[in-house]
Amino acid sequence: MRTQVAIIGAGPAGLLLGQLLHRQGIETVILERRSADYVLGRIRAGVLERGTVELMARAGCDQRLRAEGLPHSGVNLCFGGQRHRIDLAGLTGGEQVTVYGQTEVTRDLMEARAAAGAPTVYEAGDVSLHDFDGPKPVVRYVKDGVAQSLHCDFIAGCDGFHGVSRQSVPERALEIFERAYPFGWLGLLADVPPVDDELIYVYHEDGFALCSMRSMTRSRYYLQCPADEKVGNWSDQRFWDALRSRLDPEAAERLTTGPALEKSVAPLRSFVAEPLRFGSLFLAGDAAHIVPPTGAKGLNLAAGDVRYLSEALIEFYGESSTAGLDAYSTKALARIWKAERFSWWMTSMLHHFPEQGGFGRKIQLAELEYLVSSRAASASLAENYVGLPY
Ligand code: FAS
Ligand code: PHB
Repeated sequence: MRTQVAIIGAGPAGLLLGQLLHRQGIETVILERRSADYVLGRIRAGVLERGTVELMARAGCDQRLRAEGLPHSGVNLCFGGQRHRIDLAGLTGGEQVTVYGQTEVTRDLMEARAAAGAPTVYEAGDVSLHDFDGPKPVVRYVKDGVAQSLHCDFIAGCDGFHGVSRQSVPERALEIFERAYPFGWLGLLADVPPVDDELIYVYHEDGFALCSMRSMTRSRYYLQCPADEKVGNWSDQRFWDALRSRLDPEAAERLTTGPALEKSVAPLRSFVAEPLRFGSLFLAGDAAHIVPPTGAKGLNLAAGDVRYLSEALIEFYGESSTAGLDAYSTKALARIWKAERFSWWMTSMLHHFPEQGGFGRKIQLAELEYLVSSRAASASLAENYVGLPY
């Protein structure tokens, strides 16, 4: 089998790249380890930057997003029992974010790819990457017990943090930067109306909480929990009681509870692998970097990588130029590190760090007080939250 670009992974990064290239007549094959249903069953991100919405439009996949996505022009910080609104639009000349679940982004991209007849091999086993240090890379995999070889010009490693792509790179060729946090997020999804029209990020001595949503009838909530927490330790009631205790009185009063559709624990880490290119192999999305979800950057960063990589590949096939491909790693990493900084800063400010002591908590409260009382500080949060310009 032969194609122009072999894409490993049918998450948002792989599917978006495939769609953007397909629309320019560039052949791709996506190899995905799991089934389509399994991929759609993962509950993850919920907030899209304008740049990500624009990329979905470029991919011809923004119809449902425009119809069902919820534009948000503000976000709330809650601490000391008081809520403070950050006027995202007012502080950024009208920029907004759109609340639209990653599951829906993935579904829209999957449906577009199927409608275009572009090949995706689901449940592709034992994927391995070969000869990507030269111009004739090969991807090998097993499908229905039969070994296959996919010859291509380029490999896009979009297979996430635990994928095979980054792990195929010789260790001496990679530099890893990472920080693990001493806590995780316990997430709950429920068909109940959100506690507020906008998101609420909560700093509380018992731990961080986040009130988000997927629609005006489906809510997504998170609680800071120990990194090794077991979901089984949390009944729905225990979750709702803990969330209510961390909210300001008005929100606590208004909170609507109901049975969990999904509950899961996600570890938090900051991680970047450099560089992002190895001959004809390019890393994009979680395969290259991880951010703690506090800044709502994970999915948006993946989209940013795909924007740069798709433009570079389109330039190569259209103009026989390698300028974009040669610049990809440096260009993408410049944006990645700014999002890593913002995500680390939001996480450091809003979470309870057991070992930080009284001084650390005072600094966090001073940071929050400064943030909500200084236009300059609020504007800095706002321009990062809506997404820095490409
Ligand atoms: P993904 O991990 O989404 O997709 C990679 C794909 O590659 C998967 O489908 C996987 O099955 C496949 N794959 C892996 N190994 C393979 C192999 N060997 N062969 C073939 N296929 C292989 N971001 C936010 O902004 N907000 C959040 O609230 C948030 N919550 C998250 C919660 C969890 C539990 C996790 C893990 C991440 C969360 N993220 C969040 C980040 C997340 O949204 C990612 O940024 C986003 O999924 C990145 O997309 P991809 O790079 O496509 O990686
Ligand atoms: C979500 O809705 O899942 C969500 C929103 C904002 C975040 C993290 C997660 O920062």
